Amino acid sequence: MPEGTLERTLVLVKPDGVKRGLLGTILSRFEHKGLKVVAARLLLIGPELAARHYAEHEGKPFYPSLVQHITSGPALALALEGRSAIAVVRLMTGATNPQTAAPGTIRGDFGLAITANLIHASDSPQSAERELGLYFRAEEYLPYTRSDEGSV
Ligand code: 3AN
Repeated sequence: MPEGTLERTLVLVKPDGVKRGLLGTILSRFEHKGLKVVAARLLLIGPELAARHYAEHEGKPFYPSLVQHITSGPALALALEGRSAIAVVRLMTGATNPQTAAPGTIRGDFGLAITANLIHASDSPQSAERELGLYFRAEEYLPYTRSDEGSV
C-alpha cells in the first residue's frame, strides 16, 4: 500500500461549529486519525477575507448566505499535516449537504444545514496552498514529531 505524499491542508471550523461547542469533538477526530496540527488560529473572518476565501463562488445564488455565515462569529483555522491529508480530510468532512453526507463523516454526524455545515476543508493541492496562505504565514507552522508518528 503506497504511503501517500506528505501534504498540508486547511480546515476551518465554521462559526456554527464553534457556537455549538463542537471544536474539541471535531479537532479530536483529526488528531485521532493521526493528522498533525501544525498551526491553529481562532479568528473573526471579516468580509474581505471571506470574499477572498470564497472567490470561486462569487455570483452564485448561495454566495451572500455563505459570506454572511462565515463572518457571523469566530472560526477556527487549522493547518493539518499528514500522508494524503487533503483527500483524507475531505473524506472525513463528508458531502457538502449534511442531509446526504455519510454517517461517520463530520457533516453526516453533526448537521442538517447546508450553509452551516460545520467545516470547510481544502479540496485540492492548489486550493490547500492558496487557502493556507490566507490564514497562516510561513513562520506560523510549528514542526514537531508526534509520539505515534509512523505507527498510525
Ligand atoms: P464544500 O465545502 O463541500 O467543498 P463547496 O466548495 O462547493 O462545498 O461550497 C462551499 C460552501 O458553500 C459549502 N461548504 C456550503 O456551505 C455552501 N454551499 C455550497 N453549495 C450550496 C448550495 N447549493 N446551497 C447553499 N449553500 C451551498
